[in-house]
Amino acid sequence: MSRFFDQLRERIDHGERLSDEDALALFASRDLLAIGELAARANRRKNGDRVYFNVNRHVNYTNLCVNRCTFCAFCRRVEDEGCYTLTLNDILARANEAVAAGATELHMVGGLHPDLPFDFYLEMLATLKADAPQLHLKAFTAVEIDYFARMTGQSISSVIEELRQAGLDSMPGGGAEIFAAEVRQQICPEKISGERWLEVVEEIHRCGLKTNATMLFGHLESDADRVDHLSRLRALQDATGGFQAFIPLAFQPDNTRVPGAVGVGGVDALKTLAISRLYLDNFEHIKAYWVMLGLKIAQVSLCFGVNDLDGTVVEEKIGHEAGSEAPQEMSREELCSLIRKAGRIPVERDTLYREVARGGSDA
Ligand code: V47
Repeated sequence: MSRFFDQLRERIDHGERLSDEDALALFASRDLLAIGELAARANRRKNGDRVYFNVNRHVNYTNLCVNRCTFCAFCRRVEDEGCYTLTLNDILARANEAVAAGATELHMVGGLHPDLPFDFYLEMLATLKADAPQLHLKAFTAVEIDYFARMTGQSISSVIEELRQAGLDSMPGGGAEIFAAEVRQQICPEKISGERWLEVVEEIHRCGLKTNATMLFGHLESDADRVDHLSRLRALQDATGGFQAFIPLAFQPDNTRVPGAVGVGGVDALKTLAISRLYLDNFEHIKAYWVMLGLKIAQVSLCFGVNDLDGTVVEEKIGHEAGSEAPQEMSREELCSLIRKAGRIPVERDTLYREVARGGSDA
């Protein structure tokens, strides 16, 4: 192993943080296995052999969106074929199916609908909470929260307070894309800026809600843009401690309008996950979202610093409309088997990473 990796390993063992230059050097390195070994070591220290997953269900309540992000194959305008908005009854039916399947979490995000009022979202949460109190409601992103605040003229904190009272429990990490302004301008010109995403998430954390964080990679961004993204997330996590997991999302290019994008190869995906594990020393969990990575890369990533495989998902539109070849759904048993065959211990968690005990279960 080269001197660079020996020195880095020693520095990490002494609790030193990776600098931006270290992360850039790792992205430039072709020694994938050396990077993976360091990341696996860092993860083992935090999580041992345990790999988390949950039993959840995704619900995308609408694909109507006022924004036109070039990376997105999911969103539609009212005049477009295939646009939809679920009714409260549709959403409740999905929640009831989730309960019957033993889910602990509903993951709900959608487009920025041109005219659904804020009350629709409050009613959706309140109805779900009353009907299925056992489900943790993980919904919306900083992008939607900013939209609701502008729509109602309220502050971020009062929007959060109302959503919370209606039943919101935590939030996923979407909408972060890539913070670097020049690339962001090309892939999502109408979306809130990277700075605003970070500001809104800081406020959400200060209100006491946990969120995740994502990074969309493999489109137009450079290695330096990725490191910049990680650096801003690490700084915010130092300030609030409100992030649970980091999820690098591998870009799916079909039906999108990003010029020249061909998708993410396995080496790049594994390298990005491993470097994320090493750089984000203040994040407990690095999640491989199998929908965007494919099952095989997601499994191999467990040897590259990853300790969470997300959930059963059940109905996925955002990645599949953009060409994901992963299945729509994974059963609890399939996730356990994937983890076990990687030589690791499957642990079912709830959204807040508490272990879920199931009588007679195999995990
Ligand atoms: O914000 C959109 C991304 C995100 C594409 O927090 C795409 O637990 C790849 O955030 N190719 C939504 N990605 C999904 C998301 C998520 C998923 C799973 C778990 C969690 C969590 C969060 O999907 C969007 C955007 O960044 N996305 N289009 C695409 N073509």
